[in-house]
Amino acid sequence: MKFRISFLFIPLILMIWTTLYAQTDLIKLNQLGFYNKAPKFAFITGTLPASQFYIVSKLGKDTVFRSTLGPVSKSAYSETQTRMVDFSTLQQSGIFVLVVPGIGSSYPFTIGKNVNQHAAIATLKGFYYQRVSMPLDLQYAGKWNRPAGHPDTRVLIHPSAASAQRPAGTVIASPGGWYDAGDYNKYIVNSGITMGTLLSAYEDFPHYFDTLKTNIPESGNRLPDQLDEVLYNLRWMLTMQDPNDGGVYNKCTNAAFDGMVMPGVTKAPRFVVQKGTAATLGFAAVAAQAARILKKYPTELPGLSDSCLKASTMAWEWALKNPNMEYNQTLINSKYKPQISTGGYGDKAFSDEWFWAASELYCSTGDKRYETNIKDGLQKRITVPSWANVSALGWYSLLRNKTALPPLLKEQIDSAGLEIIRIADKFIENERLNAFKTVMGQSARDFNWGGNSVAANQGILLINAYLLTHNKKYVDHALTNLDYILGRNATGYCFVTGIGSKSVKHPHHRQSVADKIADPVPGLMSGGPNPGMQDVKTVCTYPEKAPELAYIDRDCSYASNEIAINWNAPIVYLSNAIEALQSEIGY
Ligand code: 9MR
Ligand code: 9MR
Repeated sequence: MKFRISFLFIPLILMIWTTLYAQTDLIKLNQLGFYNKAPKFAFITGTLPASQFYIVSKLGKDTVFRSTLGPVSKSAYSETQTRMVDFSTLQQSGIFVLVVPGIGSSYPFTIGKNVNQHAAIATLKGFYYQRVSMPLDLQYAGKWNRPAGHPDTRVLIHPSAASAQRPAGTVIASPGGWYDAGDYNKYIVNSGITMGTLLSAYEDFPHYFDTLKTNIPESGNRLPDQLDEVLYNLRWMLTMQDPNDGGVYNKCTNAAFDGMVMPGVTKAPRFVVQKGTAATLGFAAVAAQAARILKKYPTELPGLSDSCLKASTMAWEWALKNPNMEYNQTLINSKYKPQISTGGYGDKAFSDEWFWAASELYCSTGDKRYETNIKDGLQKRITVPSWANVSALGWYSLLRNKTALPPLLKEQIDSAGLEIIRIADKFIENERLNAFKTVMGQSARDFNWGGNSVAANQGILLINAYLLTHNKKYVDHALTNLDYILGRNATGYCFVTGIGSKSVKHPHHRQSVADKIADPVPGLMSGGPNPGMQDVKTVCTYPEKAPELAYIDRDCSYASNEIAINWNAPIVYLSNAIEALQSEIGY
């Protein structure tokens, strides 16, 4: 009898236990955790009845905090309903779970110092895994070690890029750099925004990056690892300039995308294609910014700063002579063979590139000849940057270097700062309209191809507002978007591979698909929800189509689950900036 009773009780106890404590993905939160004195929010999705929540230490199961759930909030970007969990006043360090009776418990998370360090270091290291033309050795790459792919020492001048000195078929060397994304090509336009963002991260937080280690082959040298990584791509970019006229080729590419194979397995010929105004001006901006930053290493990098400035000036001059050279792949394919079907990055509007290049050259030289383009650019509206619109990078650099600049533009640059603060305040104001109380989701348009980079770039704008005002609230709100990327979003995914409890496992990333290793290459940020679903015509079927849910963790989905360097750069900036600022702002 006794036996029978306890036997009957086991399922009951188990049932109570699981409803109380079973891990559920209905609780959305930054899966890494929270700084001791920072705001702490999680969101419950669904319509289950619940009113209380508890924060319980993971080991002792002691309740350290309890309170009530917020009211139901209906999302504007899907049918999702949320209830806010606010435990900001809990400041105790440790590993905890959030328990909502009737719903379950969250993934474990940490409260403490450096909680986002894992994301900060991993996303920077992500660039190392994208390196072209060199082997990734076991001691740096762990189980993702691989032989070198694409040497790019014999690259052909495509007929679209032919010139008198370099006729079609001429062989040039263009080794190194990073693979752009899930594909194996290298695009100057996209390298431009990526490098501008990474160089700005260094320029804004030099002391922090000076000691940050990512375990890369150059870690033993005297440069910070972050700059070593940037240099790997910079040296490639320099090979993309035609030394005869200063023009820069749009990309170094296969004619068609490789299949889902490891880097370098296919031996298809590689080409550089037509020079373009967007590519050349983006190159000019990056080379000018690099020249300024690398100046402090004359012994370690002899002559490099000067060569970068020279390359930048030559590029600028080419652009003056070729102010409207659009990269139009369809047009090129109607004229030349072989046809090129890889990524286009076909920007048609160049005023933002003119402004960005002029700003970087001006910050590095103070030369008056760039002032007209800067004045023009400062009058235009600012938006967070994307590969096709880079003007914000110019604004950020002018503000950062303001005190070293000639006084002529001071007033305009000051009002540019006020404009950034105004946009930051608007972001914060709109946050309350969002069911997850993140800055991400200002409108449905934030969810697009690579929307997670929109979240990261909004965060960077807020960090810039902090750097201008030293008002901590801007970091608090930048943090909402880091939280978004790391799990506080409608999908419940942490969008960076290798991090958190429920992260992206099947990115559209050729190496991750082909390497026979279960875990994807780490530190790469997926593009995220994209209601455009441009890949649906292939084999991908999205379970949800609403803006904030149009995401699928399958490698067929290049429109919602690819990774790309111009998306990784802003998450590097955002996560490292917040780590760098944590003490200063009292987290
Ligand atoms: O793999 C390609 C990816 O890197 C690009 O972002 C995407 C859009 O240009 O294209 C992918 O390649 C697909 C191609 O466009 C259509 N056929 C299927 C290819 C691989 O899934
Ligand atoms: O990020 C790009 C996105 O804005 C475009 O809509 C899309 C289609 O042209 O292309 C994206 O860029 C891809 C590039 O063309 C090729 N490498 C992978 C990039 C990310 O998907």
